[in-house]
Amino acid sequence: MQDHEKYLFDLRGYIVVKNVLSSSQIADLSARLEEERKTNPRPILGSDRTIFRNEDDPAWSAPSLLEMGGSYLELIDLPVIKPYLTTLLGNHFRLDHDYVKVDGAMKDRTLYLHGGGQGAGGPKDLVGPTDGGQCYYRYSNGKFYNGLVAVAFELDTVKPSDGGFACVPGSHKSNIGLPSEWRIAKTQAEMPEIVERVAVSAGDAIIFTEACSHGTVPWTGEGERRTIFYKYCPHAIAWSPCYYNADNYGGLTEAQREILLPPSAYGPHKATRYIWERAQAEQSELRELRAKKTGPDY
Ligand SMILES: O=C(O)CCC(=O)C(=O)O
Repeated sequence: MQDHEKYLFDLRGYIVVKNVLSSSQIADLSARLEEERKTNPRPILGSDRTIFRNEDDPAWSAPSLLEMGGSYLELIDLPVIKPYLTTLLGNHFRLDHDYVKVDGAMKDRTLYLHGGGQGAGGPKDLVGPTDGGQCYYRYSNGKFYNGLVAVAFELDTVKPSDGGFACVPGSHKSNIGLPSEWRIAKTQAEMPEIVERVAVSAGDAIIFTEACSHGTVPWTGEGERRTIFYKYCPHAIAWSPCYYNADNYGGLTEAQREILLPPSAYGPHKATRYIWERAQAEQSELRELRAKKTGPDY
């Protein structure tokens, strides 16, 4: 991460990194997504990992974009993005959740600014119904500290008037929560002036701290905006109650498996790995038993 990017991230709470996806990666991500959309037309795919697909799914099996394979697996630790994550989160960060959102497929979408300010969160904020504070941002002793960092990979070019990502730059450092009258706007015309729209080209990534008040501008563009969100946090933190099970996705590298580990202050320590490998083994045993089990009890 270059010095001017560190400056801008600290100042505004987000940066745009140009051309992080190659044209073949954009094509692969799009093709896999469009294939999925043929049978699953929801405007949000993947999940924040708080829901199961089926009620009897085993734990750690919430829907994820990683199931689409190919470039979706590469995005876990894309070489051009990884240095930003280590700078903003430390060496041991984890992928917490992922989803893709299609603006244009969602009708009458309202801008709902969420996050923002030291101590944001709480039951009335989208960022999680606990006591708040999980959206922290701090810079001290030459280091960044972030509770959650989002990487938004853009598959389509978005002009500012179309819609797309917007935020209140600098709000990640505010000591006062966003005034409630600025939180919601049903149309672009209703949006308060302090909200900045961020234009992108296909292949760019917006990296933002969830501590910055942000949201989606009501869409007026002609086509669609398909954005893939991968959200990372320091190893000791979890936002989602459902962790990844790396065994569910084929062909991962060791480094990627580490990024999918469940949370603990130990990070990818051998004790953590041992406990987790046991949990994974127990889960596959459970699956086998369930597969064998027949009859009225099941
Ligand atoms: O549409 C966007 O880029 C904003 C997404 C958002 O609000 C979020 O990821 O929490």
